Amino acid sequence: MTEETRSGISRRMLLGATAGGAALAGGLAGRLALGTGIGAATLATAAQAEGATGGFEVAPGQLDEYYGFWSSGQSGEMRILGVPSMRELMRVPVFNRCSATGWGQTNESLRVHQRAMTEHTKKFLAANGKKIHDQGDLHHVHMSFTEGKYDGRFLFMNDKSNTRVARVRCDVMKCDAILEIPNAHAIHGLRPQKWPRSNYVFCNGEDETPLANDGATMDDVGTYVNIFTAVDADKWDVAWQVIVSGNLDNCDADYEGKWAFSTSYNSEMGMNTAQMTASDMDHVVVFNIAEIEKGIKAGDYQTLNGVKVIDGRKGSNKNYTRYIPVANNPHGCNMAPDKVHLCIGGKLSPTVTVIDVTKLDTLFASDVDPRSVVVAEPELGLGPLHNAFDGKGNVYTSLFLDSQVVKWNIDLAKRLYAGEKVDPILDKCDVQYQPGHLKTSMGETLEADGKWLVCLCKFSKDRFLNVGPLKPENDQLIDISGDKMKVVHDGPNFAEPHDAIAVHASKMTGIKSIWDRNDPFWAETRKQAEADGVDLDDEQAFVIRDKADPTKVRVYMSAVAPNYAMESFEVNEGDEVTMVITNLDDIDDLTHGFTMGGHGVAMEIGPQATSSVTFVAANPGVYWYYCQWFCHALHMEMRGRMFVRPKA
Ligand code: RUQ
Ligand code: CUA
Ligand code: CA
Repeated sequence: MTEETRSGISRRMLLGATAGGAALAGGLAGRLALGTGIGAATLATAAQAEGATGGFEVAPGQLDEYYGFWSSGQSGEMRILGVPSMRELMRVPVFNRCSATGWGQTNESLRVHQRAMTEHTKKFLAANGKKIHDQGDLHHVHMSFTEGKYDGRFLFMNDKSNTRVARVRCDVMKCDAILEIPNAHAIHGLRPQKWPRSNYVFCNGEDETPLANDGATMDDVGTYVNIFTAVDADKWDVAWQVIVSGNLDNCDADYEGKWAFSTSYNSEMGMNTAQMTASDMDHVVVFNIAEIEKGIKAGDYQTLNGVKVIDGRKGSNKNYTRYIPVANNPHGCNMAPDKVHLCIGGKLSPTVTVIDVTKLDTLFASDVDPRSVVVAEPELGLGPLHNAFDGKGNVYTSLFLDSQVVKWNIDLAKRLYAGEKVDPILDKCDVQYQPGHLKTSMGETLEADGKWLVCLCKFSKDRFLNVGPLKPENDQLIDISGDKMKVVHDGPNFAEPHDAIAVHASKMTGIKSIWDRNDPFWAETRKQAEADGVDLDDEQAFVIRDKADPTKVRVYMSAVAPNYAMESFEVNEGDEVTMVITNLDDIDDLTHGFTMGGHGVAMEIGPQATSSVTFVAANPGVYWYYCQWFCHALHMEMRGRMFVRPKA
């Protein structure tokens, strides 16, 4: 990446040129340029890094080899880290409210939120005086696939707390679609289809409720169900749903586009811990995608809240689903890049159950014992949760209770299961502490490269300076390129990354530095501007009063560093004011902001972007607005006044 931009002007050149006159400004510009002068940075390959620093560090000015896309758990955002440096590069707000970017407040982000809300949620929000749920619990981030490989188009993620899924566009790294899923409750496991491409995103409903959740009963648990959802990844709408027996925890899909799999820890349909752990066995549900599509086509469904729902419970049509018994309360569900082996973390059982997915056709075609698809079940240690792969036939399993990662070999585990006296365990590595998910570089794709493992630990205890009762998590980087695993880095992280993926930088060639003026993100805003006779691509300084409702005012203002096109404007007390700001700078890394003092209003406006925000000017007086994104030596001076005239 170089400093040059589309227009051939760098931010450093701009700072030097436009600040030219003032000595003060020149000095500031010099210092400012420090942060952007990395024009000669090169991609740090593992080998380069090794030569320079002994294995894992990425030197200043060097770029990481992988993009790490991290969930943030209860923080509700997606994060981008560099791997192997573990430097945090960006936070992408999704379900949360972001003070910096205005996400959850700008009209563009509200439209993303409001596009697919259920009537239920609309009623709730109205009753609580809110526009959106600005809180989320984001566990799983996964990239879209084409033929088993990351294709750099989208990232998909779940919100367990409000039963939503979201999509982030990789070209601009902004959330462009949120979908609340009807009928289901608490979307937990989420995975895109891997083959032929991610036409579907599969979503697990974790919490059980009555199918028609209308308040008729709490105690009649027999009416409770759980729902598996296939989301159309292009339209970002529900394609179909399946009612299942038991609940759903984590899920994955195969590499042939035939199956989806979900673990269930509550086959008992228990309502408390004792009941949920009562059985010896729970199960993995296998969804037969083609048969379900056939069933939908044939009309074998009921319509619930506008969605086609198929019955895939035990004892119903056996073409749609099969239930494979596994030890009680399984958790992780990970498809190996060898296209054959599905690995299920035992959690309460010290085992990982390995299912051979090539045997599933026989299982669906006949009434063989569903356990006949199990080809290995090695005992690995206490609390096996999730599995990661190196593409060489080995699995890395997190052991929550042992605070270890165990490396084991699928082939050896199969031979052991077949009766041979072999030990499938190749290595164990202490981590600090209580690991949950763990991720290998490219490990969830056909291009698993076996270089790095990131282990996301739930506790950090003594690993960092004490910062109070709430401690950071500890994401540990492990070198897996040799026979033995080696922890090489501790990465403190805030509440509470569940999951992550590491995507090679070569997959991310579509990332833009400057927005397209015609981006669909503000298409609605553009339509309104056109109706108002405003050209958003030209300099704008307009205050337009709505003809139909004269209490509504739209203020169109362009921004070119270091000025807004208007140094002041006037509205009336009680007006509903919509600020539409367009950044006409065409320069890499030249983001402006807009903050209206005293109004709780602030937003980001990227180069060539349009952003808008609406508020009511409730109090007469003078209010300064300012650019809160450091953009220029005269950035402090980039401000102006709104005058709110008192009611006559
Ligand atoms: S699963 S508790 Cu990713 Cu281990 Cu959410
Ligand atoms: Cu524009 Cu700071
Ligand atoms: Ca159970």
